[in-house]
Amino acid sequence: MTPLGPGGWRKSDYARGFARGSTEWEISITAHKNSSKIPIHPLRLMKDLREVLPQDALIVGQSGSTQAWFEYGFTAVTHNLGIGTWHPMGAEYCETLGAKLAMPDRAAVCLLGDGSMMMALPELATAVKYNIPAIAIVCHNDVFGKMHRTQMVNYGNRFIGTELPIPHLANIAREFGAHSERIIEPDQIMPAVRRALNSGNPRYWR
Ligand SMILES: Cc1ncc(C[n+]2csc(CCOP(=O)(O)OP(=O)(O)O)c2C)c(N)n1
Ligand SMILES: [Mg+2]
Repeated sequence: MTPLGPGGWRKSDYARGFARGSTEWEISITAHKNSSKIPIHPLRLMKDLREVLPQDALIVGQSGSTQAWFEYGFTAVTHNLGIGTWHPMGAEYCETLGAKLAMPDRAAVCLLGDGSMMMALPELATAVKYNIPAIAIVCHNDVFGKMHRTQMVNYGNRFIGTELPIPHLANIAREFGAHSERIIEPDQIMPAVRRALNSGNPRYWR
């Protein structure tokens, strides 16, 4: 084998193939990032969030397909919280409240699925009672998306335990006393996030 020398790995076939694949991937997702379709494409959500959130926002992720889209489509510029695939559902929103208390000068944003939020609903009372202005962005798809897809691909659409009767979460948040907005159209994303960032109130929306 010929030594590649310092930094020489960049010229290796592997590195070149990786760079090519990365460029092709970026091109393939561009249309989704600019999509104006309803329901909102997760990559459009990630693009708009990148634009509207402060660079140093603390973003807490989850373990489902929402997290996967975040990892594909959100360009991180600072350290984000969350451990990805093995994250215990229901912990994300609680972690976000803790992050906001620890670093009150930074925006704390929880990006999670509806199944995960259902496991943490009582903590909306905590946020309201102690006035913790963390933001939760809930992707409402009425399924445990990650497992639902596995059942679709590997078990021929034989779904067991992945279809969820999720209620109107924004209304529920309002009942707790939190401000909330239901986002249906992509163009609603950025104005709603700006309002949430400026409100100083615990926010919660789908
Ligand atoms: C307490 C707990 N139970 C089960 C899992 C396994 N699990 C990981 S993601 C997921 C589904 C997540 O659904 P949702 O929050 O709606 O996100 P989506 O995949 O739809 O984006 C499940 C059941 C887990 N991580 N934690
Ligand atoms: Mg879901």
